[in-house]
Amino acid sequence: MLDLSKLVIETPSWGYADSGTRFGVFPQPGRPRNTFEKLDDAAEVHRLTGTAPKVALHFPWDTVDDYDELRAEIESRGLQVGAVNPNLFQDPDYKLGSVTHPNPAVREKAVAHMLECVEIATALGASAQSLWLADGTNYPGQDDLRERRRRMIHALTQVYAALPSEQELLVEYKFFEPAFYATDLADWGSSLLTCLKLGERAKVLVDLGHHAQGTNIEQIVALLADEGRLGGFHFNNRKYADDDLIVGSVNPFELFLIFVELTALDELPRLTIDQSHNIEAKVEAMTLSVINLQEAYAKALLVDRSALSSYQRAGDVLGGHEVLLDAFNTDVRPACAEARVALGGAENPIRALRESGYAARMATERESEQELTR
Ligand code: AFD
Ligand code: MN
Ligand code: MN
Repeated sequence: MLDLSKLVIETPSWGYADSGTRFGVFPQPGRPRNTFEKLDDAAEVHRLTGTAPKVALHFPWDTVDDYDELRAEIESRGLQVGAVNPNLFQDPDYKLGSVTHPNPAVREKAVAHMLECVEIATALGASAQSLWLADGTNYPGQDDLRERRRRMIHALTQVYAALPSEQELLVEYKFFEPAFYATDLADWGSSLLTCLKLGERAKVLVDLGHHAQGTNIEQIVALLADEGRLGGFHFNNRKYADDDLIVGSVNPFELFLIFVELTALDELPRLTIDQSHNIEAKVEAMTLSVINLQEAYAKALLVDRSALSSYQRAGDVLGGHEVLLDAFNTDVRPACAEARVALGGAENPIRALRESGYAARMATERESEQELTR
């Protein structure tokens, strides 16, 4: 019987809150008004799917007065804390960059925020800082590209030195932001080189939406895994840019091929969803995301590895290819349903969610206009 218990998925607290495009936010009825209500939504996704027991947090969006209370609230819902995500991209001071900024006072502000997040992670029992920099320049000549890299490495070295031994530093990269001429952490190479400068607990975080069109992501995954520097994922999908759509909704074969690489490893890396569902119902979209990850993982486990390696050794091109197609084209929905039930989840999570009336109940209970601190 398929065993999904090793598939430990983190859903993002920020994925439950209202979101939108850079032109506006589309408020949804029943959206969480605070971090504790985000935890309720995360717990509902785990109740339905059986494999989403962790919740990644983002600060200051998830700031509370008492982190011991927050840890207790997380655990009382049958959840555990996932990675802690600092925010170095919304403060106006970061207009010209955070740790790459030409003004040392801004760099120091960014380091102080990351050190605060290290403290929060320690209080919550989190094992990773997951860092994304929206740092870049908009014009040639705006800043010295090498000096920016040196500033970043100097700042991150200070943070890395403060990391307790049980925490990793995950360094995420992203191809571009709108208006950018140059992104300071633009690709897996710039992230890996940064990690190599910091130390062995610094690893690369692969966000599926952060690559140029046509990039072979599963090959990047294989290379980073081979180097012991694959820190984990931010799962989503996209058609064109960093769309944060439901993982597996646009390119399920790519997701399957990523899991073909992952299931060849001794253990799965951190598996975090990073999606903001702007027009679709959030808890349902997050549930479907977890189901898509379960199915990609289940299909990857079906790959006949001995047949695959013998075709590969023999140079039988289509023989090897067809081994993967056989697994990918297998309907794993019944096996996943059975495996979810074995973990206490629902046979059909989407149907169970719709029949539970959870969304309508939240829309009633959370109808106050109290704005969410985000
Ligand atoms: C945005 C960024 C990046 C980051 C996430 C959470 O593109 O993916 O990981 O926000 O901070 O999606
Ligand atoms: Mn991300
Ligand atoms: Mn992103």
